[in-house]
Amino acid sequence: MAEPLPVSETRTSSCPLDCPDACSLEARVVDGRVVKLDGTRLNPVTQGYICAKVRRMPELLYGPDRLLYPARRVGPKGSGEFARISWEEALDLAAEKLREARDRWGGESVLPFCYGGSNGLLSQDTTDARLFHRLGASRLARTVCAAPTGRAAAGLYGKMAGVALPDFRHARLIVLWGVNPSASGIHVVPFIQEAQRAGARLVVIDPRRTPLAKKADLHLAPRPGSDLAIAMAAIRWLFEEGQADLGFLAAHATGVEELRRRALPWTFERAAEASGVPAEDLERFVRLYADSSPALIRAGWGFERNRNGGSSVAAALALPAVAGKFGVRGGGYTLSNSAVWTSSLDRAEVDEPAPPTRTVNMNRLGETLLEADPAVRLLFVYNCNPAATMPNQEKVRRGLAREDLFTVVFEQAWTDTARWADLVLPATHFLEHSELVKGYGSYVFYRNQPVAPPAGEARPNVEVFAGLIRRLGLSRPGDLETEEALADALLSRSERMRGELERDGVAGPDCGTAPVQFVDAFPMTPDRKVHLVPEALDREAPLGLYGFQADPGSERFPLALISPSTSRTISSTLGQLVREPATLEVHPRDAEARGIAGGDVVRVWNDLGETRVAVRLNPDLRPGVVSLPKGLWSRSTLSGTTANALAPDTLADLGGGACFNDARVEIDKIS
Ligand SMILES: Nc1nc2c(c(=O)[nH]1)N[C@H]1C(S)=C(S)[C@@H](COP(=O)(O)OP(=O)(O)OC[C@H]3O[C@@H](n4cnc5c(=O)[nH]c(N)nc54)[C@H](O)[C@@H]3O)O[C@H]1N2
Ligand SMILES: Nc1nc2c(c(=O)[nH]1)N[C@H]1C(S)=C(S)[C@@H](COP(=O)(O)OP(=O)(O)OC[C@H]3O[C@@H](n4cnc5c(=O)[nH]c(N)nc54)[C@H](O)[C@@H]3O)O[C@H]1N2
Ligand SMILES: [Mo]
Repeated sequence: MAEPLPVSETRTSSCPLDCPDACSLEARVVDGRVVKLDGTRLNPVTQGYICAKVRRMPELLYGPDRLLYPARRVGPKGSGEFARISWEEALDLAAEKLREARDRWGGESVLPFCYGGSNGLLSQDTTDARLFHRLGASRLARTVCAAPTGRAAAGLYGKMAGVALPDFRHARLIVLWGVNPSASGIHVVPFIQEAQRAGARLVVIDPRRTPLAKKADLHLAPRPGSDLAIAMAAIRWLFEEGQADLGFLAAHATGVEELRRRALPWTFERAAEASGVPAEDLERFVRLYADSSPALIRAGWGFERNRNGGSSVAAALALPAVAGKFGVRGGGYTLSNSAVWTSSLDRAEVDEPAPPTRTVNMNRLGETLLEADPAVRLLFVYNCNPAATMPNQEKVRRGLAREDLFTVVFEQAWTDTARWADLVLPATHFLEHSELVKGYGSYVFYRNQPVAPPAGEARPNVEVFAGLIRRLGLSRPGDLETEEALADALLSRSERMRGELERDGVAGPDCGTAPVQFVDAFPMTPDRKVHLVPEALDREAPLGLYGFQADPGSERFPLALISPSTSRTISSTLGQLVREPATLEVHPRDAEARGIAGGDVVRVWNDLGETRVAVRLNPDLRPGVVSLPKGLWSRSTLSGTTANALAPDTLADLGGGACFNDARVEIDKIS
């Protein structure tokens, strides 16, 4: 008899991973398994193609690292020895441990730990938040990314909607500041190229000569953490040379005189000394900026990850106001647009007030696990891989190794963190559950349905946390417990968005999908003005807003280690598919000074830890800067440690942000 023909279908979805583009997707599903993933044109930014890494999703879904069943630790902590158990046993155990922690040591002894593994609206801050709130757990400040940028954008503009990515084609000058879209959000690249073909100039500010820096009219390569100097020198020049748009500022801004005063000491010479960028290039940059319209600044996240990060981003964002670059299509700035959805999405039926328990800064996970009082007794990790992604990795690992800590890891994969767990719970992948997905670069919003059944016994976050609430007797009447009910509640107040989703399969924000700043989108500050020196930010920053903190390098550790995103992973997601060992990129001059050649294995070290990797010589780096990819798993290096073993858990000037790029190191040849 002939074999039955395989059932083959095409289903639509969208990508909720932490990337600005939020691609619209099409999945080919054969006999209940995703065999192929590609882009569609539903999102005008996607334009029918997706990145090479997400194309590899089927390998992630059904590969050897997929977590398929609940399991309990049977070997020593961190040994990775586990025994399969049933969901019933797993949920009973998790509930018992949560109850025990709350009753014996108080709710704050429970620490939920999550970040942006999925940017979907259902897998975070729904039933999970309800569980931890009702337990009176410690709260988590989600600061590992975008916290300084978010504080700066909120302080100056109340998070105004930014220039849409397709509108980049209208700009006459594009400034890419601390962002590498060729890796971290590829769909804007064709719009930048289109603008260049039409005569636009391109400026890239980045310590590395990135692919787009090679195509730029001007590349400024600052020492990591010194962008504040560049922006302040530009602001000073605009005011001093009569190029500031005083009319715009009088009508739309506060703090103008104070900003001008703070910029005054920043001559090109002083800024050149602080940033390592020649004074002539600084002047060329600001003249180009002043003379071009529409002029657009695309601010990324690369320049927030240091001690001056918040002030640097704030100063860069002040530029379009000072120079009067708003009000035209393709002029202004683009940052994260995640806040544009809050006006139309109603969270009232999903949220409930958090209890006034202590807040833990996630960048201090190691210290918290080792030193907090009351001690953390139960760590519940989901949507996050802290053993790989948080700073001060050695400290994080020492914390995870504590015998008196019970760690639950709810994951899709056997990550570095899952190996430290006492209990692992298998999570569904976004192609296996329902989700609400919002773009933070492109202006799109989707409602995903699962395209394939879960691999193994994986379950969605919403269901697992709802189940734990019930087991702990914490349910309340009216609790929404399913993805569908939560999605309906979130969309309940926006008839427009519901209608667009039904009709088009995609919805836009209230400001429209191509807002012109100061025409269609205004600051969401109470007075709708730009606040150039907001008081709250000024109080928060250790040296006041726009105060410059010196480079943390020393004679012992002179090299700045940066760890930017690469096209291979999204943070550490997909890290299991990186098969070749990682390499440390070193400028030939720095290598030569240390007797190091390409291919040599080195020890990269400082007082926090060390990593062992081979060297790749790269003349595109600024001398004095070395680079190791973000998001590596321990298996990618010879020492089992990554860039985060060298990254300090010091905090940025605003938002309690991470300072990955303040890592200062030395390198020695081993072999
Ligand atoms: N492929 C891929 N895409 C991603 C991600 C990923 O890991 N992989 N991550 C996603 C996430 S979570 C985020 S937050 C974004 C991040 O994406 P981006 O905003 O592009 O940020 P990074 O990759 O951290 O750094 C961007 C650039 O900043 C430079 N840089 C480092 N320090 C400094 C500095 O002090 N000043 C200046 N001017 N530049 C500096 C780096 O050399 C790098 O080229 O991308 C998202 N998209
Ligand atoms: N050295 C260095 N380190 C960095 C950075 C850097 O620049 N340098 N950048 C930082 C940045 S920008 C960020 S955003 C952070 C991100 O760091 P993390 O928040 O740790 O994000 P990911 O590494 O992507 O890990 C997310 C995990 O969530 C899981 N996951 C995804 N969806 C679900 C789900 O629906 N349910 C459950 N239960 N699990 C799910 C995935 O399998 C994945 O293992 O990393 C930071 N780390
Ligand atoms: Mo991030």
